[in-house]
Amino acid sequence: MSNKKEDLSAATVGIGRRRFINTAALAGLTVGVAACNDKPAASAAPAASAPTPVAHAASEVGKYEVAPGQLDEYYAFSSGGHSGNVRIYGLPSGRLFKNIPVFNTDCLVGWGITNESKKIIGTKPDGSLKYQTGDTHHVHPSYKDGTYDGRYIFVNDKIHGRLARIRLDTMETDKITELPLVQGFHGVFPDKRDPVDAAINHTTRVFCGGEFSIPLDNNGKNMDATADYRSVFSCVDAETMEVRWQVLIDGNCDLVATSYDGKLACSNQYNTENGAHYEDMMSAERDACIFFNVARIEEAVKAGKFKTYGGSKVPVVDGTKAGNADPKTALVCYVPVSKNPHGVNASPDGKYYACSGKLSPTATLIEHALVLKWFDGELKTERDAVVAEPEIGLGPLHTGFDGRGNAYTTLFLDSQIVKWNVEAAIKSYAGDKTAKPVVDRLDVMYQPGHGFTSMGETKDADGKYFLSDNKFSKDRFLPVGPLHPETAQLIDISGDKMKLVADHSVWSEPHDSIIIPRNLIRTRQVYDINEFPNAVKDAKDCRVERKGKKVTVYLTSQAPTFGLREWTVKRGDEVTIILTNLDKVEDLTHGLAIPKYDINFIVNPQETKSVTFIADKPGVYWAYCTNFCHALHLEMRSRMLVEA
Ligand code: CUK
Ligand code: CUA
Ligand code: CA
Repeated sequence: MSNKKEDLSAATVGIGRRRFINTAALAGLTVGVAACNDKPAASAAPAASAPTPVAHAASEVGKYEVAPGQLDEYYAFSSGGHSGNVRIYGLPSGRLFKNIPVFNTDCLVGWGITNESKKIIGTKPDGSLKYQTGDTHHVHPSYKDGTYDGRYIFVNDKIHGRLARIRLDTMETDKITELPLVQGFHGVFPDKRDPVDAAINHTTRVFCGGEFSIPLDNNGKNMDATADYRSVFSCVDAETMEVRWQVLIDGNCDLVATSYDGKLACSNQYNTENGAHYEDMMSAERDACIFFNVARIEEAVKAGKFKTYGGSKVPVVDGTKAGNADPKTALVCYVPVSKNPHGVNASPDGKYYACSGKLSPTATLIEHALVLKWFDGELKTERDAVVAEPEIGLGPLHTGFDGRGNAYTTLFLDSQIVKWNVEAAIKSYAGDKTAKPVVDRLDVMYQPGHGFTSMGETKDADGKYFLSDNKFSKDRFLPVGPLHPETAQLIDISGDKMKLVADHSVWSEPHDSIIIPRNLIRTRQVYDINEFPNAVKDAKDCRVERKGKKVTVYLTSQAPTFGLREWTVKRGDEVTIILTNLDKVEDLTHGLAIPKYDINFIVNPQETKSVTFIADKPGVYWAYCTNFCHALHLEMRSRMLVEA
């Protein structure tokens, strides 16, 4: 086998793509590169194609392995990007446990096939799914007292502007809300306590950043008036999942972060220019991080100071610069930050927000207390809320914190993680020449997007692990055709030096993830049959009921049989099958698949699901169990007889 040839071509392809990416992004870097004296100039060149050897003793590797029969220390919940789902895997092992279908369809679970899931996803008047696609980027759990309460996970759908909620007890999607006036819903973050009533010490609101500006009345008129396109920032009620209010802003929103006192939410803005083309979007020297004063916004809504747009009933308050000139009454504050920022993250001590430059080799550090001072009219300019702007390397994107005063930022162009000290960065910004913010660098393979620390978005950041979700894996895994897997690289950050300890392959394409210790998650193993109003509670209740052309089949499953050996319907009937799994044993899931009728879903112990379809094909159809449940699993079938 000609290894040499293969390696060469792989290297060429790899370098070509890296060079393309670097060249494209560097077009906007000119001044920034020269100013970055912290990094040798060579860093802008493509990295060598050979993987950087990882130096650690073989004995140490075992430390991060999870032996057979042992459990992982952490759960990782990861967005699936344009797969439209959320994944759960274990850390440090990287073992994949589950794909949670959210905005996508999934024939294992029957997501998008059962009536219950279709209702959550949303349907057109004819009963078909309104959307079949999704693009999940950011997963964030609900909070209590500044840390995760294990109730929910919220995740965005960038493509159709939807917010989904996943129940953590069953790890299934339970609600989806479509935001009005939004295309490109990118950043999402729950509040960490109620902004108005400090006694309500848990998540009550979820904040959503609209990335793409669109005409507010998007009706096909004035489509070329791009300067009039607008973005909105939305607040969704965490319990009802209804949209409470929106803020019309200048520029766009991107990622979202929230304060630990509940008072502020913020979003980095890379398109303060409100440009419609990329060169317009990178024409300003600085962009902004916009802060939302939640209590003031809600007072304005209460006082009726809002408008509505485009047929939506959601109140929209004015968050433009022109409408918020006086800090003392302003609803928003635009803090200037490095060019085209990507990502904003709150430090676990609640004091700072780090906004990465992307097209500037710097991160901008904003102090929470100073933003509040600006809202009190006690700060001269918005920029005075900035307390540091360390030069950290090329293409900084996302930052995680270790709870010991250090920040870890992914450098997309440099293919590195840079560790920098927050206090040193503040001192250096204040003029202390001896202060050296950057304390360590580690090569990752390759081009990291999101990076996050264990519990790093909570006050309980434990400083153990950093996971680097890299956009390219190139030569790290066995080739699987043109679409490569991506790499999630696990880094031990407990010491002074970062240590790369594992490469986990991941399926396209995780953006953000979070790492939660296993003790914070409590799942249920069996449903309560009474949760389902349509449950068929006894095998004896199985029957076929007809009302005109509408036929309902009441069915149960109990290993290794279905409650009916056969059922008969007529051609043209609208058939609804309601299936309850009567088994009470943990892990005893059954499935129901009907050939040629495109029906396939599972029912977990004591769960009920239903499907509706038109019996348009006469004949015999074996309805069978798909989920291996019993020695007689293959024999677990019934006949659907469709009379001509
Ligand atoms: S974005 Cu993808 S790497 Cu959607 Cu959080 Cu930064
Ligand atoms: Cu029931 Cu397999
Ligand atoms: Ca810009």
